[in-house]
Amino acid sequence: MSFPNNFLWGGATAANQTEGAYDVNGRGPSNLDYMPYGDLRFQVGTGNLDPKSLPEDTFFPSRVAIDHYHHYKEDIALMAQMGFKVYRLSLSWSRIYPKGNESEPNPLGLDYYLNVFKECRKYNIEPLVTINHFDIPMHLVDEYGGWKNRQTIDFYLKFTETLFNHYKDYVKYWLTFNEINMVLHFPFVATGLTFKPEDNREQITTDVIHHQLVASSKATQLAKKINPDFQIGCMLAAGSYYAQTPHPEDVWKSIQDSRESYMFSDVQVRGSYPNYYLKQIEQQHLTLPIKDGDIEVLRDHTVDFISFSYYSSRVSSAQPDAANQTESNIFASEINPYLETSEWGWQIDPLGFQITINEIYDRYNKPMFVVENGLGAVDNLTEDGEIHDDYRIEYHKEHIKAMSDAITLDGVELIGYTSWACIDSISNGTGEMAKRYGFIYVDRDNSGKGTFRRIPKKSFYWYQEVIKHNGENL
Ligand code: BGP
Repeated sequence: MSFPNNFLWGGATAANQTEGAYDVNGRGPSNLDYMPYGDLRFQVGTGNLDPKSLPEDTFFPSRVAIDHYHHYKEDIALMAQMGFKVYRLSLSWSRIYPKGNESEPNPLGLDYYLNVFKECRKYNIEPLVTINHFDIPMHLVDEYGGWKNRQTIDFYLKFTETLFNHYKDYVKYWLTFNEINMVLHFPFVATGLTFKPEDNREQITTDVIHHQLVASSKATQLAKKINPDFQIGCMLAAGSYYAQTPHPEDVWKSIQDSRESYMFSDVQVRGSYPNYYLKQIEQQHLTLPIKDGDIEVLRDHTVDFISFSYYSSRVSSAQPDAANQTESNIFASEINPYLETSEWGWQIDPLGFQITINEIYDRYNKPMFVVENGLGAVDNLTEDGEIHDDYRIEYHKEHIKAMSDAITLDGVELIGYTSWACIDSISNGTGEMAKRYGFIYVDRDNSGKGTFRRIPKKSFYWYQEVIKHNGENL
């Protein structure tokens, strides 16, 4: 027996990648409604492009997505059919506070998620809520500068307080921010951060990071006040770094690259900025925007568990070679010649998953929740209406085996596993529909055509069996 009896098997989604209905029932615009589809995506927020100058149809994928907003009952029924114990979803901030700074929430937004949670509970599915999965009301970005501005901590806390009070009988597990370290790699998407050409980007990024870390700790404090049984987690885009060679400089670079991500969880789990980060800030002539009480808040309100996404390991080199590089989940890596890659060049490394799980557990000794792991691929619908996604089955099988080994051979504590994304949705990195992760196919293509029909893939029935046997039948 490897997986505990109460292991939370399930799947994950995010509001802006699934819901659509971007202007329905009072929802306000968010940063992600201004993410264009295609190559322009990486230009937004850099100071070179004002997304509002682009034509409306550039934004259709995430504004319409898979219309989960109107299909949530059908989608949750399918998740229940797979045997899900948990459904990880995020709540659109601008659905509840359309501008972000209102004194009262939008009741229609609140009702929507209440209905979603009731639907989950109907099937005994535990909701796992990402409070903030990359989105921020556009009004807060335009009028306040978003997370650059310390005031955004208060807007976020008002939003979280509303959620904690309103949903306390339905939700126990909360994640304060999705992939909090993504701000370093994809700033506009991850936080709504925009730069002007003359900006000191490093200082602004340092401010944003501090504001989010303080917001996360304050939300944890608030959560425990409202319901001491709430379980609060941090969420990291994880993946171990290997040194490209045994050259000490490569090894040192791999440690430095790891620290770039672990800095965030070091604060959220251990309660203070690590020395290596403080020294780095000093050497770069940056300042941490610490205000009275921040140190205590970070120290006193650490998280209960650690959640993370894992898609790939990464390779570090002291002499990076652009011609020998690839990208996985926006993180650059040297190419690892021992690994296969996905159609998007993401390196596939199940043993790296076991390594990553161990690395995190060795570092923190806390319960862990794998909240994203999956394979983005082009799926073909056959004439008889089926999707034979054996490659996806293979990917999940090997990664679930790695988790099983980490539990049985290494003794790590894992609470659950939510595959990304359990239903096809819009890719975060590319804005495409064609990059599919789901066990459930959605009839919708890159040009916005399709019926939104849901079709279980072969992997749907495979995952159903995995859950039924609690991962013992791999
Ligand atoms: C993570 C995000 C998800 C999801 C996933 C897959 O960074 O938390 O929102 O999108 O990556 O990435 P992509 O959609 O780029 O394939």
